[in-house]
Amino acid sequence: MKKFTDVSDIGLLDLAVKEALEVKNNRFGYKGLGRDKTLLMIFFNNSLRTRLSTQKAAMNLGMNVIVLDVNQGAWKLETERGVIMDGDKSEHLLEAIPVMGSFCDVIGVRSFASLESKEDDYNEKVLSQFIKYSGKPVFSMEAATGHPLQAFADIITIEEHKTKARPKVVLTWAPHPRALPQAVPNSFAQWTVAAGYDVVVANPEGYDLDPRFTAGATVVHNQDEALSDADFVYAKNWSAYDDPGYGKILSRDPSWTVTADKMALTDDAFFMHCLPVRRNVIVTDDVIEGPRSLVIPEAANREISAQVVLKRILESGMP
Ligand code: AN0
Ligand code: CP
Repeated sequence: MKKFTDVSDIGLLDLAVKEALEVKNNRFGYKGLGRDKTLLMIFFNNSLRTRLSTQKAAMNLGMNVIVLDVNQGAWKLETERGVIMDGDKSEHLLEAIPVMGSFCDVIGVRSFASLESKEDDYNEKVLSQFIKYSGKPVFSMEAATGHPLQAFADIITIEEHKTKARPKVVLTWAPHPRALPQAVPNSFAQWTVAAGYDVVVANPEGYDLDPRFTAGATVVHNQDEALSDADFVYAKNWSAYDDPGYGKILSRDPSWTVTADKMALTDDAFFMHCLPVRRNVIVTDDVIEGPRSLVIPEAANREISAQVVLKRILESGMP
């Protein structure tokens, strides 16, 4: 595997899940693979889980790890070519990326959507430059349009808990005070369809996701209807995708918060969220603390999804 940014990079999902479960039972069985190899993790945005789980996965494989928070101590980076750099940005991405590449063997990048230019975001303007100019295998630690390490961990978690061959999986929008990217729901919809589940996406009017990511899922605008007979409920906020509202908050409707009453409409569904989550905005305390909540094992599986991805990159040999 030379890059990991999309579901298509992982190949057959059932094989990837099998490998994940094997790795989970034998985390330290591949310690020789990463010997004298260095992972560089570049964060343009905050993180708790991705930072810890990916670093842990790399250590399980015997790798060295360097973490750079671009906004804390590095030079401010210009991303536009052709700009006269007489403002506050001291360095251009076009130099910074190959320099970063020279100090490592694998690069992980976290770079959220700007939510200002849909074209730049959906062309993955930052991530694609890392792929083009670093000379090293690059993987997404959540970029503008996707969060594949999260979706892979979500699939592993569903596979561990499902009791039907084809569970009904509902991705529901929920309110949030700040505008958030579409990356997590895009990847979740795409990966769960690829896994062969019965996928329903529920969101208010105006919040439909890019149909390239929801292809194969049923999109509805009535949350109660979607929740009926659900086996898994995955809550997430996202900002609008459709123009003219791209990146905007169109609704804060509290009737979309996932409550115990909402969960009672399901077939005793499990509750999932990628975290971080705002309690009593996205989901109530009783649901997230309840016996059907998977948020903690789901987060723990981030170590496993990251380890499979790094393992495959290391196994494929590097430039
Ligand atoms: C981010 C998002 O919604 O994409 C990261 C989630 C993993 N969430 C926040 O910024 C709160
Ligand atoms: N789920 C997730 O990616 O969390 P962090 O933003 O804390 O890394």
